[in-house]
Amino acid sequence: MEKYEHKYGAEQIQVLDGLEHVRKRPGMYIGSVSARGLHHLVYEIVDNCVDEALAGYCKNIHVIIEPGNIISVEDDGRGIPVDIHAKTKISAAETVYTQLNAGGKFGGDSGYKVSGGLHGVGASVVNALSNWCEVTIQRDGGLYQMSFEKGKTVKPLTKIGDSDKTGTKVRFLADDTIFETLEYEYEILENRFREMAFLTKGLFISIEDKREETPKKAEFCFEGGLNSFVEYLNKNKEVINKTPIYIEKEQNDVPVEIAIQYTTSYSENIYTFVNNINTIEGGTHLEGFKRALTKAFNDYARSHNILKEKDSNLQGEDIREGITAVISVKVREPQFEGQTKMKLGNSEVAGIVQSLVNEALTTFLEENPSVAKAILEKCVNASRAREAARKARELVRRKSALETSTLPGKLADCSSKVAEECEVYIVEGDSAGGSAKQGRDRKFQAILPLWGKMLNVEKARADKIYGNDKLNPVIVAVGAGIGAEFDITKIRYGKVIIMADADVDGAHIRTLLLTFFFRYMRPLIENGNVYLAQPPLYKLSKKGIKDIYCYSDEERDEKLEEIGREGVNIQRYKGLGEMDPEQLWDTTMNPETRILIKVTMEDAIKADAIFTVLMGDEIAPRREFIENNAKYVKNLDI
Ligand code: 28F
Repeated sequence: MEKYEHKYGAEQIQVLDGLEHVRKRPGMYIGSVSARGLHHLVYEIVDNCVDEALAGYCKNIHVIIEPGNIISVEDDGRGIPVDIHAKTKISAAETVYTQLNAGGKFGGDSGYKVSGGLHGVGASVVNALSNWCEVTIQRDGGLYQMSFEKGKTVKPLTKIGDSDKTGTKVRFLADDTIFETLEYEYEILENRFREMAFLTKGLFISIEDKREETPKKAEFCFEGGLNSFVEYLNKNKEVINKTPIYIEKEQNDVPVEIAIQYTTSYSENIYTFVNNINTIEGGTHLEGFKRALTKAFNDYARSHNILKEKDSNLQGEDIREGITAVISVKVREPQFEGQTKMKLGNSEVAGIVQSLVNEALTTFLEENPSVAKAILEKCVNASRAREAARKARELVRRKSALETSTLPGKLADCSSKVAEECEVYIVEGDSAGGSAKQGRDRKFQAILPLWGKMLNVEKARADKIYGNDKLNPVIVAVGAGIGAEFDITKIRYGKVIIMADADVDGAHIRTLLLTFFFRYMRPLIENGNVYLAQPPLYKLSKKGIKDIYCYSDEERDEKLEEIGREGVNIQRYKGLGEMDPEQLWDTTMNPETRILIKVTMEDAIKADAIFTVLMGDEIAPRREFIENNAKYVKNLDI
């Protein structure tokens, strides 16, 4: 007993148990050990810097991806306290990096209001999941350092010099025995830190990638906060109110920051954040915002005789057509709900946002009559278009009700009617459609071939979408309506799989369909029903062995290494049409062997942004986008 007692006090045992548990169940702390979980490690550390910025001390954050995928994060805050705890004989800093849920994020009100990140699991998780982690602190005139391996202290905090600055610097290498990959994606981090800078007004964040000879670097600092955010989101759109409608207020200990800018487009883009976490599924803050928006605009329309007595109220979707808004709230004890835990559940927040927005909006409209008029004109037009769409829909339904088969002629349906076991392939072009129909398993696989370029969803309104012969088959095949009427329980297939070529046309069709689903069937994406089929890029044939299909250039090279390049014929697939039915089945449709990519909300949002550039009115950004991406496009035919 003596030896044991001497080595491990109660705290140390708790520390070891904690770290062991994190390493055994990493998914419980950072969501997954995929690339997404790897990137969360960086967010966790940067969130500590942002907390220090929110506390009013840190002004600059520098993130570097060093060669070997080592991450370095440095802030110029106060520096984690270095005093030694009387009882545990361990420094506050070492406690923050070894105790689960230690640090300013939890419990005592150490001036840390709210924490961001994946629900703020803290730095100790990052430490536990790293091969090694080194922390350098400048504080109280000294330069201190401590280091860990797999979460265990190997070098307790020691003073290694003097310093007249303050701040904290952390370097770590994620544990390759835990993560599927250690490869960081620069763009993913760049996008997240741009977002963090928008959400934290005036904070400077830089991200640098030093893994290649030509390093990449980006610096973000937005004095305009969310105003800069909506202007960035609308940079390729024509705006109605140049100056965003801006709200920055705190009520019942809940800070609320909102920016609204209307555009002449028809899409609705509202981004919501809680403690800097992107609540993709919305929640009570979004509900409160929508209610206030509808009430404020209808009240204004009635009191200024834009809506006559007999007119019915403008609907929420009419008022939100063309809106770009960002809502950011800070909640001390956030409740996250929904499938991906990205929906805010705190009911009190709805009322807070609703009252703040209603008051600010009413004032704004009164003080800016010309903008109010322009926005309301658009809302009234949207309401008329919706009315027309309803009539068009009724017409289409009545017409189709008269026809025998309400399903589109082009659809080769499957025999099973149990939606969750069925899947529909939306295939680009009739030739691929033909071999897909022959190659498929008709019990549970339906094929819907699409004609070439589809409708430009960006410009059209609901009434054109319904009537349009290109998208109507998709709407009817999925069978759950569109827009506000969309009812996920009515979908006819558990999987909607987009199968298009790997070329420009294929990319265009994918972007169009993703944008369409994102705008008119969003629950289909939220619910994880949308997939991308992954046809092979190459077929390697060599005498004496079975054909080998490769789905990437890397896989091709790997396989060539394995079988030797001698006497190998390499066929590069340009399009699905080049495969005969059984090849298409084997490589792309057979559930045993195919590769399907599940579309996430982030993919859809990205497609939506690309789509706005590609199909919006502004010519310059489209040209810029194509020039920037031309190098990726083998056969640009625009
Ligand atoms: C590169 C990563 O982690 N920065 C941090 C601070 C500052 C304080 C702090 C952090 C209070 C006692 C729990 C300093 N002075 N960058 C970072 N900067 N944590 S993390 O305090 C931690 C809590 O232990 C800090 C006064 N109060 C707080």
